[in-house]
Amino acid sequence: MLRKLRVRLYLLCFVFLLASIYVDAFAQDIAINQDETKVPAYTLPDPLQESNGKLITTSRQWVQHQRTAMLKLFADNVYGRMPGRPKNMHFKVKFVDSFALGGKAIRKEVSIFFNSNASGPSMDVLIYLPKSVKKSVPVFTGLNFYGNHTINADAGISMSTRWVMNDEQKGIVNNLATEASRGTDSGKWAVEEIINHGYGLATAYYGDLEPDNPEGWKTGIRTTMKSELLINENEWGAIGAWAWGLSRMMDYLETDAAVDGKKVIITGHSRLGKACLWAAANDTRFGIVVSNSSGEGGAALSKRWFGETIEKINTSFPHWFVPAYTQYNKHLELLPVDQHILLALMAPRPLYVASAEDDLWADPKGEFLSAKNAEPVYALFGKKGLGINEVPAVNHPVGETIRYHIRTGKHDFTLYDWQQYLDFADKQFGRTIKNK
Ligand code: GTR
Repeated sequence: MLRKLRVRLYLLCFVFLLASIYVDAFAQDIAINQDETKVPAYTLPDPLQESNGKLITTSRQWVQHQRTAMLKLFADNVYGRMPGRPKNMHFKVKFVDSFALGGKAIRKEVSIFFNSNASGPSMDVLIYLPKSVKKSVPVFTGLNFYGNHTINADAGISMSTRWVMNDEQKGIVNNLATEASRGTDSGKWAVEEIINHGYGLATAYYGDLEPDNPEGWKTGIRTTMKSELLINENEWGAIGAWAWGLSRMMDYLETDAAVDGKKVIITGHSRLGKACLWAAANDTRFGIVVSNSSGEGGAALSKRWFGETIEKINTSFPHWFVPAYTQYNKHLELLPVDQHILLALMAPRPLYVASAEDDLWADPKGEFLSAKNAEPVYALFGKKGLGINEVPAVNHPVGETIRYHIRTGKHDFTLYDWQQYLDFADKQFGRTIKNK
């Protein structure tokens, strides 16, 4: 009798097990909300609260230990560990054109070799510098989505030969760029505006670091640099790898006499905005931080149920974050941080967060609230934040050291956005004379 009961119990357990595997594998139905009235209540962790419950009250306490503790929470739970600069990294200037953009700019291409091997893992940086400015200039830096040659129609830019995400409209087929793709992303890169404003631009293709697909790590730096950087591939994710590359660009920019290394503004759009924020959180050499519609896993709050969710992003892009991040797919309440703390890690550096009105997927309000909730950390340094409590009217930037705008239109990086960032940088760097 007892034996029969035990067998039945085993059978029942087995059926349950099968059922749960089935549910896990096939239940891709991830609930998404884009209705403001349906956002449930949520509690944000306090960036000023230490693990022992005490509240920190000074910038010194923040710098001396709280910042490190918060950074570690993001490394452990979200983006992974950030390795340092490889010992044998070296640079090679491949090309200089002193008559770019009709003679207004100098265009350079610099290869960053991550080890001593000149045919080893590397990234190619495209740099534009204004010729009108004789001293070293502030520079915007950020990664691009489809290769350096897509950011401007300039026929001299080397075309990427790496794996690129297919996009027939952009002339990218079989994961390879073609001549037809030249300049196809120029709408997102206001090169002329930047140059006219007396700033430089340094960009690189994110696929040089890791191709953006679930298998990408096999050919990206998470594999090729594994032994040199002493880190296993699953100790960080693709966003970590892209962010690491941004720091290597900074390593180069610091050595370039034409660049003011104290005035490097890091930026990025969408997934590359996420990488930009993670890079700047780790690397305080970036003087100003600009997040353009970085959304979930970027500037937007995760615990606020609106737009993309942790579960959705981990399902669509399983290679972006560390495996530990998936434990919060259905348990947001357990996540010990939220993205306002990531933004607070920029303090006291000037920070610009931008959203677009129609980009509900990135949760504009969640981006605003995240910037808002970073204010207490900026306040420790005597720095003013947004100055208002509600999302401002469209196309009305607000704030001082933390600034925010919501632009009309869709998920994009537009001329309007660039103009705001240039004005913000002018103000923060105290640049009054525009070099036009
Ligand atoms: C979306 C993704 C977003 C954002 C965007 C992009 O598919 O859900 O998190 O990163 O891609 O990078 O354009």
